[in-house]
Amino acid sequence: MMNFMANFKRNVAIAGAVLLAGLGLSIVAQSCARPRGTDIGSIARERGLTDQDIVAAVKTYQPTGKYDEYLMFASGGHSGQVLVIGIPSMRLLKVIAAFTPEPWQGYATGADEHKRLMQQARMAGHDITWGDNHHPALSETDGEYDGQFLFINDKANPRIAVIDLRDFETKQIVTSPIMGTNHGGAFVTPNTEYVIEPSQYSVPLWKDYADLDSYEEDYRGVVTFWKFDRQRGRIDPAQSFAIELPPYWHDLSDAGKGPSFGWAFLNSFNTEMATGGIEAGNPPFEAGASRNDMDYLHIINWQRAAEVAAQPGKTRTVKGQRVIPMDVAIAEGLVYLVPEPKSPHGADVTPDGSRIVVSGKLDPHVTVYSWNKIKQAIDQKQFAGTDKYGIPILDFASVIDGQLELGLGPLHTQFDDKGFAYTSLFLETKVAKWRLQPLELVEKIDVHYNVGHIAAAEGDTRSPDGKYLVSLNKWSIDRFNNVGPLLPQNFQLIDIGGERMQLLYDMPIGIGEPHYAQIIKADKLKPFEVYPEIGWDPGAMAVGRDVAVAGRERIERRGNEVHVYMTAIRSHFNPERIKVRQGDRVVIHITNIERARDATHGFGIAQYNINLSLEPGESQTVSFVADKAGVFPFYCTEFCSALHLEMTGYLLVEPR
Ligand code: CUK
Ligand code: CUA
Repeated sequence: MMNFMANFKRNVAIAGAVLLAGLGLSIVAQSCARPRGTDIGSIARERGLTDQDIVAAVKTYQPTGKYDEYLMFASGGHSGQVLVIGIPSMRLLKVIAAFTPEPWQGYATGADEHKRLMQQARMAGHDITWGDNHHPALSETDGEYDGQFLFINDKANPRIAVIDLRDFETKQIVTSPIMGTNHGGAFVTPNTEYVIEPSQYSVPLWKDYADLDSYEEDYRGVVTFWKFDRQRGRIDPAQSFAIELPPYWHDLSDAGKGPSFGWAFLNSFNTEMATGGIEAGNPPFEAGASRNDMDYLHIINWQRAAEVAAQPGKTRTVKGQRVIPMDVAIAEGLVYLVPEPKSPHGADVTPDGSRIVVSGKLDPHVTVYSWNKIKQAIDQKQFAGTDKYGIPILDFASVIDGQLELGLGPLHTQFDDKGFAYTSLFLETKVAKWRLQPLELVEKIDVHYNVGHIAAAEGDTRSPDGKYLVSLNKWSIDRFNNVGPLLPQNFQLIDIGGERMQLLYDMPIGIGEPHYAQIIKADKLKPFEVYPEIGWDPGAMAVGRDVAVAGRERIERRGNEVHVYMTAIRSHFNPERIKVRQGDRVVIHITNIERARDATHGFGIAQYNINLSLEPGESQTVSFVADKAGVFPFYCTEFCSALHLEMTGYLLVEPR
């Protein structure tokens, strides 16, 4: 005990000295008669901090005005949003609205641009006001994050959102007309040629409805390759295609790179093709879908598939989506299977593209496949057989590099710059660090609790940075103050730069259940500080055509339409009085004519369910029918200036 205290004091003193030296301060030798809590040692003692804690604090603390080295884009789970978090400080910098309305950004809370977006995002005739985001994917150039775009999937309603990282706003939502749900995407190919979206729970493909009795005949999996038009910053559905797959449930995917460029790898489970029915005495899905010891890793030649999809007669169009039927895919050599154990979840391609790491939730090993061996087997047509649908199956033993026992419930794998891999162990609630060559377990660290994904700095690129790993934990249990039975998730920052992993920081996430995240070097991002020109339409990413201009503010009546050309600047709107007749259609074109950074104005109209956010230079149009007579104040919803409260006006709707 004495020893521990002595050690503790010494280490605290060292850490304190390091901290002060780092800050450029000198330590003046002093007696111990300092006031309470002014030196690091006594503060640490008072707060019960260990020397490890102090080191962690020093590694993560960012003084005001200091920027983080990395930004993490984390899926927001069922918030339908994307979280932007600074690393190593773990400060939340932004919540990007993607699939759900978000009033602060004025996202889908009034502007016509977002009404169009939400219209595109409808499915099955429904407005969809939630999303279940799992996998964000940063755009890549030559296998490196380029900081231009971010894609995110909605598992629940099979959709992909496109976010432009010039302004961190969602520009497009594409819906998949042929999937029930998706899951394994979004992942991009190394030059963002395609955004990959595999389905998860299979549904009938060639017909609208089929009973579960005909599951094996009528239900199908699909993988969609969404063509990305980088110039336009949009997915081009007309240039996109899908491949018909067996009705297995497809899971995580990753794109090949380097030697495996042009190929994609998709996990699957429920190759048993169980259809559930616990209520009828059938095995429940959880048993029926995990009977087999092996499922199938799908190996897909997307580069060749794109050529095939462009040939006449090779595709069928279903609900507007071009699909390569399974028989064509087999005949053209687009799809192969290889067994993978057991209830697989993660599939991750190594940075050099030479290996694919797969983990099965019910197998304590990771399995490392060799791309060389896979390619050789495909080229030499060495198959162990075919599945029920005629897809060639490669021989498991002859295409793996090896297997390594890591622990219970391995899920997802990330890589660093030193040849190490990191795999989350859900059941063991640890992260395992292991060596790829030779296969060897190096170390495990406890996380709290039940880790799903992990994300490493630049982890999905050709050249990961190492340094940091974030463990995205599903349960937090006792880590934070009790806030009732619905608990936050817990992001834990881990230092992987040293010999041993060190847990640095806990960040509770009280919004949705994040799944995956990607971490990009902050200096790769070049977002606008203000919109480039006044009158900027963020939808078109150009100056808008019919926008309000300073000096030409006005109200124009065109029949029963009233067009308002309004500007916003500290601290007034112009015009301030809008008088219309009940039943008129009101179209307000509003431009924030500020050039100062952070001089954002809001525009909220009472009781009309409208709020816009207008960043400097931005122009938006909001149109609505003034169906309710009365007097409705509108005001700026951002505290922009000392006279912000005066930045207001009246919408007067005369009764008919
Ligand atoms: S999944 Cu959530 S922990 Cu959707 Cu990538 Cu594995
Ligand atoms: Cu503008 Cu407050």
